[in-house]
Amino acid sequence: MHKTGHHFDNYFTFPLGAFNEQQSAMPAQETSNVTGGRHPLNVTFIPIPETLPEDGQFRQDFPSYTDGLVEASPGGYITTTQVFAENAENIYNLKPRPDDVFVLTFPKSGTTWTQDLVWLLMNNCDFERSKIPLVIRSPFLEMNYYVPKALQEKYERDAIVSKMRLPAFLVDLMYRFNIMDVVRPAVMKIMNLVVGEAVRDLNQLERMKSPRVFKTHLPLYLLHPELLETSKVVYVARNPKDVIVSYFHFHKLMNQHKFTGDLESFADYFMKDRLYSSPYFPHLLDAWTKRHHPNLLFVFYEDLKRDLRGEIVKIGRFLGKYPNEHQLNRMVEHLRIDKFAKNKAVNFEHYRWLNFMSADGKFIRKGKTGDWKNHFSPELNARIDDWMKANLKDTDLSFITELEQQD
Ligand code: PPS
Repeated sequence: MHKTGHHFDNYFTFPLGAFNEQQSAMPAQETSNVTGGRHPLNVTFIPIPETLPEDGQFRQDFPSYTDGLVEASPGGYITTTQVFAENAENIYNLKPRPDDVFVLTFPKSGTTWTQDLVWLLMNNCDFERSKIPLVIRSPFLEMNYYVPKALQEKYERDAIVSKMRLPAFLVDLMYRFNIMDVVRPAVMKIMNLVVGEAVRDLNQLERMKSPRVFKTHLPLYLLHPELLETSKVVYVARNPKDVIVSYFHFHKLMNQHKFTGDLESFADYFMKDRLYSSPYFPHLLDAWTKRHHPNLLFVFYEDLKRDLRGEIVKIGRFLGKYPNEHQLNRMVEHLRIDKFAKNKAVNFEHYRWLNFMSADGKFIRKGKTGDWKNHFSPELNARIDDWMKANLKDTDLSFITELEQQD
């Protein structure tokens, strides 16, 4: 385990009030207080049978998925828990504002990178405030609603035992006699002081000050039906080969996913749409068909790698933000992979403290285009090529999977 004490100390000093009007902790199931004009979400979430048996292959490969996976019908969106299903309609009804920006991606497509870029543009390149953890400056919309309840409890218990130095038997007794339910709001308050309300429910998101910059992995059809008419969406896509490799490492790194298999079998899960946030292609293609909408900007990770400066200018223009030369130079320097990976406001190292992340590996790993070449066998590569071809045959979307020049 890495020593993260010094990171943790820093989290106490951030001015959280700048981002939230109110600092109260809410239980995960709290409903949104959207009133009137509510939109029904005609989507059902159905447990996927093969993900349920405890002794089945799936649960061996994903031991953390104690509730299996659920699949949205229609649309096929896959999520890890019923907690999301219970809250999907409230999330769908989160009222977008004209000055909101949504950084929308399939996971591992350059979300964090673009999120910080967009936040800087929206906040007059305030590099001083950008030292505040990104999760506080820019919330992950569905974060509160996708960790299975049992796992949430496990994290909570482990953190209390190891970080608050309470004896394990005492904490277990607190759970046994439901005392945790009583003390949880206080515990959450303390945890939030540490991580700075990284996990916010819909009420808290609704109370956030403008302009809000959201991160979300939800496909467009699960977001507010007036989103595109109201807010700006920066959609970031990355070629699926690098996404598979990055997602594989991420599933090994994060205790909430804890994938135990090899890359080959992970790629199969990916191509069969049996991973959290799958399916990949419909997610991208839905946004691709809307790429000419004035409020949606479709960006490629590979273009950010090729020409970061040019892409910052392009995204800025889309958002009505025009950084000067000096600001642009600083942004490019700030967002380049080497510096970005060391930036503790964005590199998620504090997740280790919360036992979210295993001791090995890093959230910001390599940040290159073409790393798949170091991972795929020729056979696996050929299968992925076939899968890509089949999914791209009726579209003009295409990907760059290698770059001659990159940072
Ligand atoms: S997540 O969990 O979905 O939000 O992850 P996401 O941020 O979308 O993707 C993580 C990958 O993006 C890479 N990354 C970067 N690449 C280039 N430059 C910068 N500044 C940068 N920041 C993050 C990160 O390294 C992950 O990709 P891999 O291939 O795993 O390195």
